[in-house]
Amino acid sequence: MLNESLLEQAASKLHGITDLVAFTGAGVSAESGVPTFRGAEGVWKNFRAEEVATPEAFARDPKLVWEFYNDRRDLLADLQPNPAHDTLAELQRRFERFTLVTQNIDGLHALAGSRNLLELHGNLWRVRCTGCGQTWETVGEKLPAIPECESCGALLRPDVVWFGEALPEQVWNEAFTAVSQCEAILVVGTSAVVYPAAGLVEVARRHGAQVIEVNIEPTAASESADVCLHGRAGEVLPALLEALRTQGSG
Ligand code: BJW
Ligand code: ZN
Repeated sequence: MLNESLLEQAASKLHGITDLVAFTGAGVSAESGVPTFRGAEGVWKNFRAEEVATPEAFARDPKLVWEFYNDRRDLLADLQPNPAHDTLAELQRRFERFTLVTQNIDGLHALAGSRNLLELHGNLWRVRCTGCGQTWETVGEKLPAIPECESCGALLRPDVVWFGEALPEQVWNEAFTAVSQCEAILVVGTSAVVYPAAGLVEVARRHGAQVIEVNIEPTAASESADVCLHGRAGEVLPALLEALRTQGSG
C-alpha cells in the first residue's frame, strides 16, 4: 500500500519546477527480471566482483569474464522495460529540462524511449577494443566466447566501467553539471554505495535540490532525502506521476 500523503508531498516538491534529474540503479530494472547486484538474489551472491568486474580479472581470465557478460547479454535479450522505465520516459516529456543519469548498463531506459540519458557505467550492448579503442554497438547480437577486434585483432571487452576504472569523462561531467543545477533529484532503485556515482546525490543536495528517493528499503542515500517513498519503482513511479497530474489540474 503506497503512502498517499508521502506521494502528495513528493508531487508537491516536483510541481512547478523546470529542471529535474532522475538517478537510477539496478532496482529500476528488477521488475523487468534483471537481477540487482547486492542483496539476497544479487549478482554478487554468485560471483565475486573482483573475479569478473575488474580490469585485473579480465587480464587474468578474459574467457571467464566474457562468459559472465555473455550470460547477462543472453538474459537481457529477452527482457523489456517495465512501468518504472516507462514513467521516467514520460516524466521527461513533462519537464523543461530532464536528465536521466543511470548506473545501469542494460539499455532498458533507452528502449523505453528516454532520451537525455547519461549512462555512467557504460552499456552491456557496446564493446570496446582493448587495442585500438574503437567501440561497436552489438545490440542483441550473439558474440563469440572471446571476441576479437575486426580492425586490429586485439581482444574486445564489454564497454562497461569495472571497479577501479574511471567513469567516462564526458558523461561524468554532464552528469555533474546536471545535478549541480537541478531543482530536484529523484533517486530510484540504487543502494547508493558505489562511488563516484553515489556522490551525485549529495552534490545535488548541496546545490539546493530536493531529494526524493524511491526504493523498497532504506539506503545510504535515505539520510539525504527530503522524502522517501518505499515500494517497488514500477508501482511508486506511476503513482507519483498520477499525483503530479492531479496537482497540475487542481
Ligand atoms: C528496488 C527494487 C524495486 C530492488 N523497486 N527499488 C571504499 C570506499 C569508497 C569507494 C571505494 C572503496 N573501495 C573501492 C572504492 C571505489 C569503488 C566503489 O565505490 N566501491 C564501493 C562498492 C565500496 N568504485 C569504483 O571502483 C569506481 N571507479 C573508481 O572509483 O575509479 C577511481 C579512478 C579514478 C581515476 C582513474 C582511475 C580510477 C567504478 C565503479 C564501477 C561500478 N561498476 C558496476 C559494474 C558495472 C558492470 C556490470 O554490471 O557488470 O556497476 S558495480 C555495480 O554497482 C554496477 C552498478 O551500476 C553499481 C551500483 O549498484 P546499484 O545500481 O545501486 O545496485 P544494487 O544492487 O547495489 O542496489 C539495488 C537497489 O535497488 C537496492 O537498494 C534495492 O533495495 C533496490 N531495489 N528492487 C525499487 N523493484
Ligand atoms: Zn582494435
